[in-house]
Amino acid sequence: MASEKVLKRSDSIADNMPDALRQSRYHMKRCFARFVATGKRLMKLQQIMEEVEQSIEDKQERSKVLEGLLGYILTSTKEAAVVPPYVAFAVRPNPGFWEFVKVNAEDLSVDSITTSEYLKFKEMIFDENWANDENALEIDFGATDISTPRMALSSSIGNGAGFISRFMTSRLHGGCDSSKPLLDYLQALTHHGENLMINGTLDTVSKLQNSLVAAEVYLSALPKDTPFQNFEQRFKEWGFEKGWGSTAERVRETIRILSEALQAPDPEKLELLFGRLPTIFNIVIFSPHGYFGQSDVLGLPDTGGQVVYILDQVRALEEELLLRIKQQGLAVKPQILVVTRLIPDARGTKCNQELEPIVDTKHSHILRVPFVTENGVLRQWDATAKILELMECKPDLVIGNYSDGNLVASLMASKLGITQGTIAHALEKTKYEDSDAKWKDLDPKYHFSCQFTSDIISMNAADFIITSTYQEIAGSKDRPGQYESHTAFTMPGLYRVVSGINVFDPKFNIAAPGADQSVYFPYTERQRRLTSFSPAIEELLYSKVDNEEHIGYLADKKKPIIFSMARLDTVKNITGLTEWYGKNKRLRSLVNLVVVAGFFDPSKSKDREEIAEIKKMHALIEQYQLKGQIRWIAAQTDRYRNGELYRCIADSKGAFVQPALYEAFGLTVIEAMNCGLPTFATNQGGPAEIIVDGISGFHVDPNNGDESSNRIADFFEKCKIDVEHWNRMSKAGLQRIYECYTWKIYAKKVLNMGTIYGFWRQLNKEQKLAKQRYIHMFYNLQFRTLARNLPIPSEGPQQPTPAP
Ligand code: UDP
Ligand code: LCN
Repeated sequence: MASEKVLKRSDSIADNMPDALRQSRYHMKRCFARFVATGKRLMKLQQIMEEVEQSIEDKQERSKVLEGLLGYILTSTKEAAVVPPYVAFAVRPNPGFWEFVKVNAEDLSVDSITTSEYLKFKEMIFDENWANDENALEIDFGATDISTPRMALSSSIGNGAGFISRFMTSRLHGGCDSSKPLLDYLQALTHHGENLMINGTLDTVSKLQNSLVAAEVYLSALPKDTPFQNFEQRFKEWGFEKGWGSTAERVRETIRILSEALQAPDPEKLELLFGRLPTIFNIVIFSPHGYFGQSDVLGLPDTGGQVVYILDQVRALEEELLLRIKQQGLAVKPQILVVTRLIPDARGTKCNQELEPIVDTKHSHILRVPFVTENGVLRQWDATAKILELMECKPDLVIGNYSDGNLVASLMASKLGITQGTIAHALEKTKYEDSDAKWKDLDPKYHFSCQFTSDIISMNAADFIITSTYQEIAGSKDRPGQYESHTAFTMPGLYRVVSGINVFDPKFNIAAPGADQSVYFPYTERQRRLTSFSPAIEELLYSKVDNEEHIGYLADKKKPIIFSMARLDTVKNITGLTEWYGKNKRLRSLVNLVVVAGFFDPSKSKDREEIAEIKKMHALIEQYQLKGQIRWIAAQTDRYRNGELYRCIADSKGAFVQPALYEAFGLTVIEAMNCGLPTFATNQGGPAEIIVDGISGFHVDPNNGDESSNRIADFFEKCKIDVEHWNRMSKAGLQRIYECYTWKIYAKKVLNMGTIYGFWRQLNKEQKLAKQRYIHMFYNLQFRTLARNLPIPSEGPQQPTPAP
């Protein structure tokens, strides 16, 4: 097998490739001659393999060549830029690791080339003048990253906070002087001008240590549940303020953790300490994208999981903040503000309301700031003043969402000097092949020049990046990650990025979202079931009429249902699922198909992609004569009813299918699994990580419909023979959720990140500042010009701007 010939880390491809080529010189000469025969072009792996197949016709000979190192190099190649007589390879032997080499097709000589040289090869294909322009703008964020530590292993990617804790441990080691930054950090902790934890009298580490010893002795004599107030005065005499804990026991624990961290820091102690410090009370979350509202918004343009994610995130963060504040013994009111755009023409939603309390929270609000005023489109938008007015103080943490929100978050965080996290949900760059090199063609529709520029600015500005899965950062063995695709890329005519982001940067963290468990709970919890929805759901699934809400019907009510729910975007592939079902007689005989997606009248849509999908759905129902076996339900907006819908599908002993061509994370997968519904989900993107194939659900390959529909049919056949099989999968899905995908786990992780990276940005101040200066220049010279030139959209059918 080719994959067994893995190079050692120390081996470079440039060093090993000449030998490998020599060993198969005859075949390789032919092969490279084919590569260059048609002139300049960009080849992807599949094309490379096709050419190899054509050049080495004999199957045995071919596998012999491919079994060796050469096969390994070729299969690890992500793309090759052909500029005769050279073929420049971008090889990715492992997630995050790239090497560039050029091979001369005439004499098969191999040279290692730099990232910049590789990108120039690529540019030769798209814009030769630019490639040869010595003054072409090159962006190198790595150049300002001199002292930032880097992780070394692909497997460490995504655990940035853990790595930073270890790194900080070594910085804090070595006595009082080394621990001073921690003391400074504690001294700076305040709330509304009031000191927390320690006051100015403890101005040296040894003074702090002495006070800690005295306090611990004192506390050991007190009953565990003594409230902090009872010894607050005494504590002040030692230089301590509020925030240590609510009871003597909790305070003593915190004191011990800090003492140990000062004496001999270790990463676990440090993380424990940071989880307890009163550092975060006020959070601003930016989410200008789409229609941000609490009801009736899902399915509106650009409005999907991001809104669900943020509302659930706010609830989870507030709950965790309230718990922590209580444990800290404080009486502080936390505030979370979701800042979005105010949409005057709100289509019956509340998106035209300025301030709206968030349901199921005590202190959180949505703040909507207008983009359009009576005087036209607001070109400059500064929400900072409004936020400061509402919060009556600076926020402690700013979190951005998606390209637009992240950019605003970066600007505000830099202006106010506060810790910033970013979330992408989905980065657009990987959604379209060669979206960077072909940016000029795509720009009129998608404005990628602007979007990629803002993405790269906020990735670099952020103190930490929250991702939902590993693959979002660094992909898989075969597929580069969404962030990884920003490591090096080029937009000929605009700029060339030789170092955009480094996936080994410890700012990357995985904190996967969950699903609201008060809405999405197992179908087996009978007493909690929302039976008031039963008649409506019965009608929704089984009535025989076509109306505004549903078309098609299910003739055989006894069959299990395979179910899917998504926006009717091409990438969601609901039409693909319908076709798999239509084609597979065995599957059709075993189950019915129900999909919730978009709506039925193409003339009502403004989105070209959606219009095409609606038409395709109708055509497929016709072509495969699906009436009687399919129910197509229009987009649903009531999440409580949706929760019950998933459970009713589980009652039918059915399954959820998420067939997307690519899915960044996939909240519906989590929702279905929370309801105990066995789930089949795409192997392209996040769901491949959520589900352990064959254990907690199944993967399906959206590019191989027959295989996928047969997998689903096999499952239902097996369930017929072994009734327990369905129950086992249902339970295993739930177990996976409880272990890895809950909002509680998420909230703890994110708040800890806020504190850890807050301290880290202080330790790393000079480095941070240098980078900020570079970003500032890039923003002013590049981004603002691009943004200024954006056309203002007019009415009429819109190009899709896929919801993240
Ligand atoms: N959703 C919904 N009604 C619909 C389609 C989707 O309520 O008609 C919800 C779904 O339950 C989920 C979210 O919208 O909470 C979609 O999130 P996902 O991550 O699956 O995809 P996205 O739309 O964000 O790409
Ligand atoms: C955007 C997407 O495309 C989905 O894959 C995610 O689940 C959703 O946002 C929430 O992060």
